[in-house]
Amino acid sequence: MQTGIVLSNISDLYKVELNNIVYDCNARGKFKSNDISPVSGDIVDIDIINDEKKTGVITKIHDRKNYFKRPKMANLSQIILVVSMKMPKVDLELLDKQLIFAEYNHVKPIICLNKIDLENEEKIEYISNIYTQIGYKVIKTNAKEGIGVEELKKELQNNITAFSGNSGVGKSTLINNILETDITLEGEISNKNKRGKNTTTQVKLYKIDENSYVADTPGFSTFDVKEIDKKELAKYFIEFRPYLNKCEYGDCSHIKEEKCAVKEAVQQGKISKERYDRYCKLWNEYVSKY
Ligand SMILES: Nc1nc2c(ncn2[C@@H]2O[C@H](COP(=O)(O)OP(=O)(O)OP(=O)(O)O)[C@@H](O)[C@H]2O)c(=O)[nH]1
Ligand SMILES: [Mg+2]
Ligand SMILES: [Zn+2]
Repeated sequence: MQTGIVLSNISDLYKVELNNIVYDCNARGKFKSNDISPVSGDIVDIDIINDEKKTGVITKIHDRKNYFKRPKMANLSQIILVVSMKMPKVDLELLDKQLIFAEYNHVKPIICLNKIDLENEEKIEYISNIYTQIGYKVIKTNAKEGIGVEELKKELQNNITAFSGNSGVGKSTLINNILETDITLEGEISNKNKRGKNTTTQVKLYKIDENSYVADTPGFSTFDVKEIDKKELAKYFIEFRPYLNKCEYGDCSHIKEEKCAVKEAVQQGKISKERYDRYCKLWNEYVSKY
């Protein structure tokens, strides 16, 4: 018996890495009957069946630090939220949703503003400042030219890191740069989309060095903020937190109430008006649910 990590899974085949060797594994039937099956990022015990052919069978899944359903992944320690400055156009609503998702799941988010070659510096700084002032790490990259990639790489040490963001923002290109290989050629799990571009369809983990892995994913974009209790939403806007217990009403929604500490902080410029507006928009989306 040996212990490795699941890199990828397609139907019944699991790629499990241990000591830098990748084994093709099946999972014992018992997992299915227990309604649990291995996913990328899982630490697993395997029995090696054939050392030459590098085949094995997964016998045990270790306890997970966390688990994500869409895409299926376990043991994530951080998420790089990739935002394209242009083509596709910058989507801060999606960024804020993903920040909520990360905070909710206690996974450290790092913001990556990519395609900085396509936007002027002023605009990039403006967006960057909104998020650095809150306390988030923001890294600016041009994945095509490899600019900013070293800074990004430093953050990946001793972590299992997923890259998330809309299709086309540059996740695979960034990972190519980090690995210094072309993952598409290496058998990235992708399909050509309607426009003939490669688009990632499955999670796959890549080893960058001992204890450091990056996951290319189709993005956590299907995440539904409504899974979070409406009353809890405000606390996932982390810069609101110092004000939340200072509102007049204990159950303040920070929308219509008169004496609201969050709204006062917005007026005083302590909370970004943009972020607050996006909070209101998200909050109002709940209305349609009930
Ligand atoms: N100009 C410019 N183009 C970039 C940059 N990063 C990526 N691109 C281009 O953007 C396109 C999409 O990049 P991908 O890396 O495939 O995007 P992705 O996020 O992996 O997309 P999906 O797999 O569909 O989710 C490619 O044509 C890249 O060459 C950048 O920093 N600047
Ligand atoms: Mg991709
Ligand atoms: Zn309030």
